[in-house]
Amino acid sequence: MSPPGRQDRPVQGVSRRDFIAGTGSVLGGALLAGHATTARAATAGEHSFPAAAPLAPGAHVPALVIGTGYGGSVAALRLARAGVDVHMVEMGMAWDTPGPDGKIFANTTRPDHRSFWLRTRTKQPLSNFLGFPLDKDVPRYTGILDAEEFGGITVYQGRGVGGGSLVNGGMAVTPRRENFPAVLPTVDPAEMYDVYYPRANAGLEVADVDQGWWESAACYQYARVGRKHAERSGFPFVFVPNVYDWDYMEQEAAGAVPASALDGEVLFGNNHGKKSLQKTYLARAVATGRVAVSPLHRVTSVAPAPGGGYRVLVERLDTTGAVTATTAVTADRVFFAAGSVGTSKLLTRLKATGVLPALNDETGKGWGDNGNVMCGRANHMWDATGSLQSAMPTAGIDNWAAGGVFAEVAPLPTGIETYASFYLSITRNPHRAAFSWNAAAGRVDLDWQTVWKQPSIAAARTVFDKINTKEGTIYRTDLFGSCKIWGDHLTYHPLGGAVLDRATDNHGRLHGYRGLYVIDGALIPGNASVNPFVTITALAERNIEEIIAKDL
Ligand code: FAE
Repeated sequence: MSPPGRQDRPVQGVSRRDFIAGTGSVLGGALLAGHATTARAATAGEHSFPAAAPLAPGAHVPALVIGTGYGGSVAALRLARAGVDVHMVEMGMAWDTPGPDGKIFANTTRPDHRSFWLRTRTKQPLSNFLGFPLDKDVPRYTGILDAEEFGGITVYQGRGVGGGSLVNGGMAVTPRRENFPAVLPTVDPAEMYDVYYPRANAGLEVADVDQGWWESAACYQYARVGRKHAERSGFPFVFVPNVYDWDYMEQEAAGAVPASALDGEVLFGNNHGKKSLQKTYLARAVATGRVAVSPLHRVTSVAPAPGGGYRVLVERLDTTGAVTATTAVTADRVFFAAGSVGTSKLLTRLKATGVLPALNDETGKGWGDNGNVMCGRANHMWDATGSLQSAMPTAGIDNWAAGGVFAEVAPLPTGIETYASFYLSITRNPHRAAFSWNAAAGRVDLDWQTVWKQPSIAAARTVFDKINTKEGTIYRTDLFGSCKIWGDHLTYHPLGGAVLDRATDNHGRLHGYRGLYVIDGALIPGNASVNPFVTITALAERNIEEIIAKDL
């Protein structure tokens, strides 16, 4: 079985000289306005993203991008290369400065103040181990992972320059072409598979693991056990590409460089080998000299401006989350790239409160969880999964065609032998939720119901019940509580809320307002059939090309 979305070795990233040129331009502006923090390369020498740029009150920007995740980064790069000056506004931190331990990012197994967005207690996706709760108190801080709680679901999202690319597992999966019509029904598959998926994969520097190395690497024993169990039950096993620097990982395994993926670094950031957007799209965008980035700035309003364009209100935050200033700027065009939840919440509130009343009734609708559900299996003693586990997944069980399940063979990088196989399943789940404005509470609600995970659990069971029967094994019941099998309270993959060709036209232009665009995961109607960031990136590449050609 050929894997979905396999790619060749990566394309070359931005050159150091290009990068320094871009950094200088942004920094120059920052220093003039007296707001700059010092640009610095991290101790790792790899997170050399430039310092914050100011957003001066009353400033006028040709293109303002809300958010610095996948959609926002693609928009910024392509607009800048088309000659448009871009200002990116990001509510999270820059993540360019080492903490007290000399590292920028906290370790997955040792969460601290850097780990969570404005919480005083951690909210770990795997809440328990051997039945014992893992959560602990932490100082409230603008940390990297947001566990945003709605009524029926906790939505995990990255916060900072790079958005979800900072915290995700790097699994870079192109959906099988036969599944694409259900993912984005109004998009021509030919243009996506001939042009935009290849462009996105190249831009993200997606690459395959060397399978020869993988076969004997201790850190992928868990994945080989996952393959054995899948294949013995007749399920298709696939290798999955990633954005991790495989050469770096091989050196980690050899002990030649600081351990990163092999030290479990993923959920709260990765200090070395992962090519987050800061190293790919964003680095290239900044290298144009036309892109400025303001971290710890949160957009709260986008309203038509009297003289044309849009008046954008931006709050400046400190690291406790307190608002230290509010700035109004104007923009000719605004790109909503705040992620599925961020964009949907903004648009829902702005429509309901009469700021953007002409947005249509599809605003806030069509939101899905990509069918995410997690589970663990308890293996026999002879199927050890290894005390050393790479935090970057490389493998999946692709039973989408037969059962609507694509299961990531996920790591459990605890540093000890757990005899556990762990999976994040993406399933075909028909339920879609809607965001609504709760005027009394002054917040946006989401009407997802916990029971809506049942189709996902049923789908996942078709795979893991069979594997358990074949192997004579059982589910782990100690990872999500005590005596609880399914991680059904969360999603890592929020999608939809401003769906393509419904809330927007077929290229992300919001109905009702010229110059307002959605360009992130909010466009995808709830399910991508695989992990979503390659599809978000490819769709953004498609849409921005059309917007640049026709609107600018
Ligand atoms: P996103 O990357 O979320 O960026 C939105 C940005 O906007 C964020 O930086 C926000 O802080 C910022 N923002 C929000 N509101 C505002 C505002 N009002 N003002 C200013 N800034 C704002 O959006 N996907 C995969 O394909 N493979 C994986 O292996 C994978 N693993 C994951 C693991 C975890 C733990 C998580 C949480 C996600 C994972 N994902 C994975 C999902 C993936 O990261 C996600 O789909 C994308 O990051 C979404 O991209 P967007 O551009 O839509």
